[in-house]
Amino acid sequence: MNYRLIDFNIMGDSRGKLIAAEELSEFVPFEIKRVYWIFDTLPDEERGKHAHKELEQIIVAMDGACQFVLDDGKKRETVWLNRPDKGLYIGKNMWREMRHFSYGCKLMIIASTKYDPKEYIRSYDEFLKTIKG
Ligand code: T46
Repeated sequence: MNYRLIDFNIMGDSRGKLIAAEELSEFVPFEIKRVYWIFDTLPDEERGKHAHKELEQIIVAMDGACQFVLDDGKKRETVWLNRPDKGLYIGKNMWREMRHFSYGCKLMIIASTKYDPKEYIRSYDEFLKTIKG
């Protein structure tokens, strides 16, 4: 499975906590080309349901929680994101679905490429064909 959970290094003192993520580091294994964020989410809405041919990403729940379903065509696993000091790295060719958003969940996503809709695989059957072939 081409994903892993990252424990970010927390710098904290009596004023609060701070996390820094630099490109090509232990925590971000790619050059950062884009950052986007998702907010105003709703519990009954699902997102994702696609894979990426090239894109690598790190997703952080800055506030609230949601569940990721991750699928490499052979296995399907679920991961909860619910802390700003945890990142979910998802590599290439991984089907992902996002669900069970808490009200007002805020996700920040660090991405290895600019947005390219042609790079998405939006059909699960096509995803299975791509990874087999
Ligand atoms: C992913 C998960 C975690 C843009 O114009 N630029 C962008 O950089 C992105 C990410 C999206 N968009 C547009 C395309 C759609 O019209 O924003 C709209 C919503 O995007 P989408 O339906 O792809 O959102 P999610 O939450 O299903 O998926 C997004 C990312 O697209 C995807 O790469 O892994 O978040």
